Formats: sequence, C-alpha cells, structure tokens
Amino acid sequence: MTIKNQILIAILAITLSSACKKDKEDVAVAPSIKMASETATISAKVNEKITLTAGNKLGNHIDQEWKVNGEIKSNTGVLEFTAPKSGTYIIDYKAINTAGVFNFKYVLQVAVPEIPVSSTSNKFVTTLFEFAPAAGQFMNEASWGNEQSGSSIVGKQATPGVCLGAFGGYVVYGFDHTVINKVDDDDIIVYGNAFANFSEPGVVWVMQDENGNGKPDDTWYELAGSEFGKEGYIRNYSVTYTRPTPPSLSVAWKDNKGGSGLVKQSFHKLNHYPLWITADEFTRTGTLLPAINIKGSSSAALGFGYADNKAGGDKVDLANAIDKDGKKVVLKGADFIKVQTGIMADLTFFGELSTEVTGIADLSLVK
Ligand SMILES: [Ca+2]
Ligand SMILES: [Ca+2]
Ligand SMILES: [Ca+2]
Repeated sequence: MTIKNQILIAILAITLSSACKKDKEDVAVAPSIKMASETATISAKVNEKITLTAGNKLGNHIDQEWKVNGEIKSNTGVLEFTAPKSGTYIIDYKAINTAGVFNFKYVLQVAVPEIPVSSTSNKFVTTLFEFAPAAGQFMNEASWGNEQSGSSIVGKQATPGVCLGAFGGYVVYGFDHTVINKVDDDDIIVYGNAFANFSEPGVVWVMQDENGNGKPDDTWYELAGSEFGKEGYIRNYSVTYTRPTPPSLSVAWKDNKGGSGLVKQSFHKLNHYPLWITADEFTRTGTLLPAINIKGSSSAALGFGYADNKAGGDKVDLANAIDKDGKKVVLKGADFIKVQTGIMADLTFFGELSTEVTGIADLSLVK
C-alpha cells in the first residue's frame, strides 16, 4: 500500500467515524413533545376544520405521524382534519426516532347536526326525495299510484295520498327540522287508510343527516315494531318485479328465497307495473313482516310500530331504531323517514297488500 493510499484510508475512516458520531448526537435523545392541546377528549362540528399541533421541544430528528381512525393523515407536527360526518374519531399522534417514541391520543366527538324546531317549522314532512313503489293495483292511476303521488302528502295530510304497491315499495321524505327522540314517548305519526281488519303494514325507517348536507345519503335505521325477530320476520328480503310481456295487468314477481307469484289484477284496469320505470324489471329490498294476521281478504292490525296498520294513524318511537345487525341504536333525532310495504300478500278481491300513506308528522308539533 502506498503512502497516498494509507492517507486516503485514514481520511475516509475519520470522515465515517465523525459522520456516525454526528448521527448519534441527533438521535441520542428520545422525542420530547409538547402537544398544543393536552385535553384528550375534544369536540367539533361536522364539516368544521380542527387543527392539532405537536411541538418538538428539542428540535432533534423525529419522524411524525397522525392517524385518524387508523388512517395516516399527516407526517408533520400539524394535523388539519375536517369530520365529514358525525361520530367518534380516534386521533393518534406518534413521534419516533431510534432512541424512543412518544404517543398522544385524542378522542374527537362530532355530534349529529341538528336543525332545531322554530316558529316556522312544519309538522309534516316537507320534501319528497324518492317515490319507488312496487307493482300494484293503483299504479299508473291519476290518484294514489302515479309518478307524482309521492308529493301528495308534502306539507299536509291528504287523501288520496301515496300507495307504495306490493312488498318493498317505498317513499322517502324529509322534515324541515330534526324530529327529536323524546324519552319514553312516541315521536312521529304516520297516517294511512287502515280500518278494522284492513291493515296493510309498512315498515318505518329513519335517518339522521349525519353529514349535514340536507340529503338522505346517510344510514337508514329500521324502527323495530311488534314483529321484530318473530317467525316470518326476514330482513334483507328482496323481490324482483318483471314488466309483463305482452302487456297485461298482473305482474310476476320472484323473491330471493325461491318464492314467486303474481301481483294479480283486481278491480283496477291499468297496468300494475309502474310504467314510468323504464327498466324491464326492478328489485325492492327491505324487511318482510310475518303475514300472521292475514286470512283471505281480512288483514288484522299487527301489534305496534308499523304504518297503515291502525285506524287513525300509527305512532312510532325513535327509541326502537335498530342497525343493520338488529342491534338497538340511540338516535338523538331523525331528519328523514322512509315507509316501505312490509308484507307480500294477496288480499283476494282487495288485490295485493300495499301500504298507503296519507301524511307524516312530528308528534311534538301535533296539537
Ligand atoms: Ca322517543
Ligand atoms: Ca291501506
Ligand atoms: Ca346527508
């Protein structure tokens, strides 16, 4: 080895050792962090930006990470986060280097947006969002079952109102305020045209405007009634209706349990397939209620909790809300409501069982 090479190696060795030493100086101390807010439970509104800051007291090298519900949202000392909907968000901050790690956890509570009742609030539903009936004897008629029938009960009680057709047909409305879930009391009344031994029970669903956008694009919760969990009660029951070819009045259906049948023509002379639906078949999915009270053309009322079930209207309690797994949920209130025909039955000369709705009101505003 030449002298020149020996000198080069010596220089290289010194350079490497000083580089290592410098790194060691940087990472020798674990992160020392001062959170700008040390309150672990924080709150915010939907669509409101919050800013959280972590201060590096030593200014040494650290890697940082902010996670919201397990998803990385920032790798700096600052997290800016806007909750897109109500709920609980877990925010984890981590600072790490080779000498140690620092963690801080926030629990962010975001309340469901609420529109309070005011002097101008309407007791009735004020917006029709969707009218999606099934096949039925009133379809395509100028009264109960045409494309416009859904709007018949906006802001009022009305007869004719809206007919939902056979199983699974539904209509969705919104209130101009949040209907509050009163403790130990019913909250909403759904008016229908039921009378003794002529009930056509519909399942009631409610939704909170969790993302505050005024639209029913959040989570539906079924209001469990008297038949919940009983024999013949089936959630996620689907029925597909097929456009009759050649045109005829009766409409064939098949369900997702291997069953099939006809929505039979009765007194009514128009096509029972909703003709404004351009597809040649459509499917309605919902909760099937037991047909235990149906004998021929007689259909006695079910216990409680369904639309078009009892004469004078049906009161429902938001406290009976259940999630997709059938578990009870606590709702502060509801902004949207869906009513859906709950039984697939042929009431002989009365035609198919089809829920009618003639009004929906917030009971707290009904005098
Ligand atoms: Ca209640
Ligand atoms: Ca009815
Ligand atoms: Ca919404």
